[in-house]
Formats: sequence, C-alpha cells, structure tokens
Amino acid sequence: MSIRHALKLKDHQVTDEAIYRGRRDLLGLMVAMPALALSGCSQAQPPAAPGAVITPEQARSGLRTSEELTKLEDVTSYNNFYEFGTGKTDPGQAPRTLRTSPWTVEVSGECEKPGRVNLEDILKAAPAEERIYRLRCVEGWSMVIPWTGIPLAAVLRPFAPTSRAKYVAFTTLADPQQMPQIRYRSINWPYREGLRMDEAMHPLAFLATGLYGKPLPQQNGAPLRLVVPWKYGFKSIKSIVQIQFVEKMPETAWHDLQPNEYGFFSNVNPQVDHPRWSQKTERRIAGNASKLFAERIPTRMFNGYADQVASMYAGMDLRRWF
Ligand SMILES: Nc1nc2c(c(=O)[nH]1)N[C@H]1C(S)=C(S)[C@@H](COP(=O)(O)O)O[C@H]1N2
Ligand SMILES: [Mo]
Repeated sequence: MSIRHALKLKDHQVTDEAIYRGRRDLLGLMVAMPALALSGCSQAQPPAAPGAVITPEQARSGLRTSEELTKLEDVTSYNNFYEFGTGKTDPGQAPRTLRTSPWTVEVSGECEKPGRVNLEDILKAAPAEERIYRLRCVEGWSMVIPWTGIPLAAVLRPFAPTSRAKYVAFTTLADPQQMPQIRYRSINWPYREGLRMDEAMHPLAFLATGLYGKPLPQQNGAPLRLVVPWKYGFKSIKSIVQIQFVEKMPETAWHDLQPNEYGFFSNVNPQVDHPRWSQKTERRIAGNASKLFAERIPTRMFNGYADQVASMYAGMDLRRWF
C-alpha cells in the first residue's frame, strides 16, 4: 500500500536515486519550469523525474533542502533500528521478517474518535508529499533523505484530540517473531517516543511511508515511521503500531534507558553537548563521501530548522529541557 500511496503524488516531484546526482546541476533550470506532473498510475514505481523541483518557497519553509543527498545505498545500509540489531549494518542485513501488510495502528487516549485503523485508511487523511530533510543522529552523523509520506498533523486531526491532550506518545511494534533482536534488552521494549502537542501539529512533523519514491525498506521503519527533522534521529520512531494522546509527558525509550543523556525534547543543539561527546559538529554522509570518514560540518541549531521551530521553545531553558 505504500507503493500506491507514493503513486498518489501528483503535484510534487519524486526524487529518484538514479538521477539525483544530476539534480543540483539542474536546479537553476528547474526552478523556472512548471512542476512536471507524474504521468499515469499504471506503473509499478513512480517514473523518474528529471531532478526534483525545489522551489525557493519550499527551501525557505524547510520542506525540502537542496543540499547533497545521501545515496540510497547508504540510507539503507547504515541504520539504527535496535529491534534488528545494534550494529549499523545489522538492520539492513536482517532477514525480511517484518510483516508490513496488513498494518494497523491503534489510536487512543485523550481524543473523541479513538480507533484501530488500517494504514491505508490513515493515509487517506492527506495527499502524499515528498520532503527532503536533514537527519541528525545524536551520535554525531547526519544524512539528507528524500521521504514520501504525509504530515503528522493531518493524520492526528481526524481522531479529534481533546483539550486535555498535551502530548502524543508513539509505540513501535515489539514482536519477537518479527523482530528477533528483541530477545536482547538493549532497549526496554517496546521502543517509545513522544512529542508535545504543538510539535506534533507542526507542519514539518512528518509520517513517512517511503524514501526515494519507493516504499520504506524494513530497516528504515516500514511501513510507517515518524520523521522530526529538528530533533535528534532517535525521536523519529520506526514501525509505529500505537499512537496515544496523553496529558502527561510520556516516558520514551532512550530517556528510560539513560535519563541524564537523552531528554524528552532532544532538539538538535550544538551548544548542549551529550555528557560523553560534543554536539558541535557532525559527520555528513552524503553523495560519495565515505560513511566513516565523511567531512565534519558544523551542527546547526534545531538542525537548521530554527526559522520554522524556534518560536515553540521561546523562553524555555534548552539546557534544562534538553
Ligand atoms: N523503533 C525504533 N525506532 C528508531 C530507532 C530504533 O532503534 N528503533 N533508532 C532511532 C535512531 S537512533 C535513528 S538515528 C533513526 C535512524 O533512522 P534511519 O535508520 O532510517 O536512518 O531511527 C530512530 N528510530
Ligand atoms: Mo540516532
């Protein structure tokens, strides 16, 4: 169903891995051209677009960066998904044991219309979009990834959260049959994450069902994962099966494990170091850069999305609320 969702893209270009390298050369040219509609829905994959069109408005609003992309091969072979192993290459090499269809998400808590919903129905909430976001892992590396999916706010709204809903809590599947590494307690399973309500409703908060115009690979959190580009990567929880509207700040997997190292907010912040390492720079895995020896670049406040998100934290001590 993720394929079909990706195919609903009409007014947006889908970035195809085969042609992305030429995209930067085309940028100046493409901005002047009208967006090319994807032709027909009969093909198995969205047709390759001649370079994604990134309008100045999209770049300004943070929806799509024109920075050099991370190769599909790197996005799918250097992962954090502890349910499939703690090594970077483990998730990509794991047997394909996750059953992603049918997939249901249970939505409950402080809302008027709770329910157990099929992924297909969840995705009817909004047309598919492509977002090109920076992903900054708390470990000090980063990627630039073209996701397909829909805004989180559009998915949450139909459940009609009440005024008591102050936070949204997300839970990953924790089935040892489908995720064999769950037998090791590297995390207090299930993996859990959360956002404050205003963060969840922010236009940059995204639910991805695909990347590079194709359905999400297992290792990237198939079939549905959160993408919160201004926060450290661990907030972007994978393979979501439960969403709860709650009144109190929910416990999250990494905070549960190491509360002094991983806070609830975990906004990317070069001025607040991790207790065991600096957060001032990051290893940018993009283009042909080698994964381990890629150039280090300065880390930006809110991962470069300050113009879009800083107002949500006005007056907050970001050292205390790390
Ligand atoms: N369920 C689950 N979600 C997860 C993780 C995980 O181990 N389990 N790892 C997180 C971390 S630390 C990062 S950096 C990103 C990595 O996403 P990617 O592998 O798609 O690049 O996923 C996040 N989401
Ligand atoms: Mo991470």
